[in-house]
Order: sequence, then C-alpha cells, then structure tokens
Amino acid sequence: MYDLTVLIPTFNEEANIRNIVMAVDAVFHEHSLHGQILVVDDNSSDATISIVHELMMSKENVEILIREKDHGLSQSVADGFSHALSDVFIVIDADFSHPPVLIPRMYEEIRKGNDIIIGSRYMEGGGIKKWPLKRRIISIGATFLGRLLFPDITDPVSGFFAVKKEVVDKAPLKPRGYKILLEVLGKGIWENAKEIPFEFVDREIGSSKLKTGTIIDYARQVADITLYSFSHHNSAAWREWKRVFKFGIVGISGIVINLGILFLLVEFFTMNKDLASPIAIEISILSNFILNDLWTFGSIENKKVAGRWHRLVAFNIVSVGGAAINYGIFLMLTTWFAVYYLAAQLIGIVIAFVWNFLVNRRVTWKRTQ
Ligand SMILES: Nc1nc2c(ncn2[C@@H]2O[C@H](COP(=O)(O)OP(=O)(O)O)[C@@H](O)[C@H]2O)c(=O)[nH]1
Ligand SMILES: [Mg+2]
Repeated sequence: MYDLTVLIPTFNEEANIRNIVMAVDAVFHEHSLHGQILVVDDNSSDATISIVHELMMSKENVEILIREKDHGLSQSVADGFSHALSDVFIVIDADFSHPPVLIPRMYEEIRKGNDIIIGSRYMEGGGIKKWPLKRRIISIGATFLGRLLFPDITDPVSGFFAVKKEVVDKAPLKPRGYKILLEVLGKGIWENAKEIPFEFVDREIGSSKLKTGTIIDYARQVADITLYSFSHHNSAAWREWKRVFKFGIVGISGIVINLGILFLLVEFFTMNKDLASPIAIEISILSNFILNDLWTFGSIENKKVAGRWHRLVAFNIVSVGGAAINYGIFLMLTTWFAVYYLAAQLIGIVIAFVWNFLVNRRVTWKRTQ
C-alpha cells in the first residue's frame, strides 16, 4: 500500500512523460512520501508506453495502465481510480501545466481531513499563462456553468486535484469528455473541498487534444449531474438547487408581503400611495433578507460579508440592482420589441431572480474557507 497515487493520464506524450515521472518521483523523495505513479495511457501510438516500461525497470513505484477501449481522458482517470494502490489519488497532466511541487501540499490537506483538494486557476494567487483567447473564453464559459452547481468552488473543472478514495469508490461516475473533476464533485460522496491556487502554464511540447465536440459533451455532463442531483438529495449539486427553490419561495412571499403592506398602508392608514409603495418594497426586502438568512442560506457558515448588518446592506443593494434590471428589461422589451407588458414584466422578473440569486450567493452568503 502506498501513501498516495499520482495518476498521469497520457495520450502521445513521448516528449513529456519521462520528465513528468522523474519530477513527481523527485517530489516524493524530497518529502519522504511513499507514492505510486500510475500512468494511464490510451494506447499511445508514439513512444510513451515504451518510455514508461523503461522507467519501470529502475523504479518499482511506477506503473502503467494501458487502455484499449473507450478512449477518453475522463474514462482514463476513472479507470486509474480503480487500479490505484492507495487511498489518496492526485491527478496531474503530463505536459507540466500543473506544478508537481504542489503534490505534497495537496496530500497534507487531504490528511488534515479534506475530501477533495482542487488546484485552482481562478482563485486569488492562481492564473493561466500563455493561453490563446479562444481557450480562455471556452474555459471561462465551462467554469461558469460548473459554478452554477458548485458556487463555493472557483475552478470546478480543473484537471489538477486530489481526492480520497472513499469519495469516488462507490460513486456512479459516468465519465466522458474532459471534465472528470466535475463528475467527482457531482457524484462523489464528500463534505469538505478546499482549493489551493496555482498558475496553469500551457504545454511547451506536444499538442492539446481538446476538440470542439468536448463542449457539447460538457453541456450534457452538466445536465446529467443536475438530473442526478434531483434523485440524490445529499449531493452538493442538490443542496444548491434546494437553495434556488427556497430563494424562489422567499421571493414569492416577498411579493405577497409587498402587496399586503401596500394595501394596508393605503386602505387603513390612508397613506399616499407614492410613499406607501417604497415603504412596502423595503419591508419586503427586509423580510426576504431575514428568511433567506435564516432559512435559505442558514446552513452556510463563515459568511463572507462579516456581520448580519453587512449582509443586510449587501442584500439591499443587490435587490435594488435586481429591481433596476427588472424595470430596464420591462422598458426595453415593451418599447423596442413591442412585447406585451405583462410578458415583458415576467421576463424581467425571471432575469432579476437569476441576478439576485447568483450575486447574493457569491457576495452576501458566500462560504469562505
Ligand atoms: N489517457 C488519456 N489521456 C489524455 C487524453 N487526452 C488528453 N490526455 C492527457 O491529458 C492531459 C491533458 O491533455 P491536454 O491535451 O494537454 O489538454 P489541455 O491541457 O486541456 O490542452 C495530458 O497529460 C494528455 O496526455 C485521452 O484521450 N486519454
Ligand atoms: Mg495541456
């Protein structure tokens, strides 16, 4: 049994494979780690396999798994999970885009009790070097979609991560395409995930295997994880959807309160309706805040915006922004596109709802590590 297994998926990496194996092994030695290196190769047509075989003669902790069917990066990593001889798996690219020096730190964090450690390109301190604009745009889009399901994670599609065996052991991973981490987050059994920043450096040698078809695969994967979450109520994605539902219910309660207060103020207190309306709006914002703080986001601790008063101010500002978006869309659709006024208002409500949820989730009730 090893302390950990570093999984290196490869496909035609003859120019990199020797160096990455040596670099990972050197890190093991430096930190006195008893680590396994498992190369998971999709039957490369170049010298990758023979180079690994040659390395195996002098290093007994190096292993290769040669796959001959269902070619694919995610499938390879999932296969590696079931062949690894340890309880901690770290996935790293062969092309030095991910720094092997972070391996001991990831391992330490797992030992401290975290279930998943993610090397993040998108948190403070992380970054991407030498990527063409097209790759950056695709990556930002993929990350955005992934964050809808896992808002506490800045880089849910990173290829560099560590995971405990028990997270993925019984998980019904349906790996396809490129984003195995999203599958692990969506279907694995875990409580704590932590991110550490790193700077992604595009490969110097060899070529990328990313194809356009992977974008469609990815959209299907996100949909699949969403559907999966609806029948597995303890999954992280489900917990997020539950917050969306609760936020919606609170929103509807706010409309009822808003109208009720307006009615009361005008009918029983004979208040001028132009004054009563903003009062009713503010009271509904307050009641929405209280319900969301205690109920929708009640389980999220360590709120980013420190105190309750700060959260209240943040929520108020976001709500006013949401109202402005609602009104702006209403004006735009009715004046420029001649949309029926009730339909225009409804579209505005939906878009403002998305805004309110996403921004509040990220600012007002963000979980911090
Ligand atoms: N086993 C396996 N590895 C792959 C496959 N596609 C890419 N890889 C490996 O996955 C890692 C990342 O691939 P790369 O082409 O650099 O993707 P990029 O960094 O997103 O451009 C590298 O180590 C590749 O050798 C595949 O289909 N099967
Ligand atoms: Mg690469």
